[in-house]
Amino acid sequence: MADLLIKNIGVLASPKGQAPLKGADMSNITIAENCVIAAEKGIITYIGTEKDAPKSKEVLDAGGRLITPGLVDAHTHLVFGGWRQHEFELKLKGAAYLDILKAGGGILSTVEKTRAATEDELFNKAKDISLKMAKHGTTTIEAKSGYGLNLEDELKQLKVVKRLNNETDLDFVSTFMGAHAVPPEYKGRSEDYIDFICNEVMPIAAAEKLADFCDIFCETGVFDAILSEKLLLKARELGLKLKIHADEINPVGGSELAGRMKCHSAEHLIAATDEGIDLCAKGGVIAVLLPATSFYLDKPYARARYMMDKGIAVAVASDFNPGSSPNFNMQFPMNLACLKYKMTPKEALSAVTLNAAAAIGMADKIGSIEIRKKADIVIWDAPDLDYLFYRYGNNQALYTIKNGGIL
Ligand code: IZC
Ligand code: ZN
Repeated sequence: MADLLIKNIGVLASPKGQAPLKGADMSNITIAENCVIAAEKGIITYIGTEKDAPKSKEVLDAGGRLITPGLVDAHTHLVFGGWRQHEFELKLKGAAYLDILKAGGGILSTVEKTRAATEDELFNKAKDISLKMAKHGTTTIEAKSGYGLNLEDELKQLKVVKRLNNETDLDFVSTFMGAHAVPPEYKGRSEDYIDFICNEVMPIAAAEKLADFCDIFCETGVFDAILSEKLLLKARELGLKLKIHADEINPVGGSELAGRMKCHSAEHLIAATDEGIDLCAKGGVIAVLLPATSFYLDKPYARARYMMDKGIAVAVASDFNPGSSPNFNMQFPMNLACLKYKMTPKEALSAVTLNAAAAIGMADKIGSIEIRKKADIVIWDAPDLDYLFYRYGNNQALYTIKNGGIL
């Protein structure tokens, strides 16, 4: 007896497998028509015709609509205090993202607010936001620390992510990003700060199993490629998987480093060089691209098609954060992936499902609608995949199903 049967599915669109789809393979999307899906104990147990389907306690009628795997948001800075609306006019008048940071604002203004917030306050805010993300089709969320920048407040953020994972229906993957900016206490001493993170913060985060990944902001005026390598080597030694914010604004060697170190993923890559992209391809690095950030910072768009031609597996995520991407609705970066990266709807679907799951080390459990994977499914108010990606600006998620339960 199944727990949930979704019947009257017009179109099921999903990638397949447990490995990221590279380049041209990203368009390998299975399209099935007029099928039903059954789930038991949160896992998909049946995909097929209605007449052969198991009996189920609950039946949901998809009304002939499109279903896809639940969206995987593989890059967010979800846990933070305050917002940054007070910097909006500055930005509109032309202040650059890195100049605002240099003047003590940007990330550092969020650090102040995050340090001042209690764990419960951060938890309640992030929980509220993540439930709204779910209403927009997101079922799994990667969340980074990086607004504490000291031992206590970095651990506070990571504990919030752990609690979100334990206390909500959604899945969360935690990334330690103590090297997100140089805090005021270490102003002008980025090397000392990296030593502090390597010796006094990251070992505790790793020992307490508060993070799966480590990430660093490799950027002009933040951390250079040499310090990034030092930190990532230490992270690897501590058993963390490696991510890197690489070439978001300037090409400072981040993508080259990601490729050489065979990082699990490289994020942004807006300004990545041909050589950096080649090295990422050789190193099997997943590119996590964040088009909503290009939009919001009014920057160029990453060369997704070029990366795909080089055989890279590309994922697309929201980059939800209070500064450069204050939007958690994945449908917006999905539209941009088509309109700006020129991905087809099939490629873009792979980018926000299976490839995004692979980018956070979860492709064996989520990212596709297949027997034995989690029943993480979105029923869209759309008749087919093209329609989902061609419409924009309104929430098209009708039902979000996580572990076989309707959220
Ligand atoms: O709070 O500005 N790029 N980190 C690197 C961010 C954007 C988040 C922020
Ligand atoms: Zn980021």
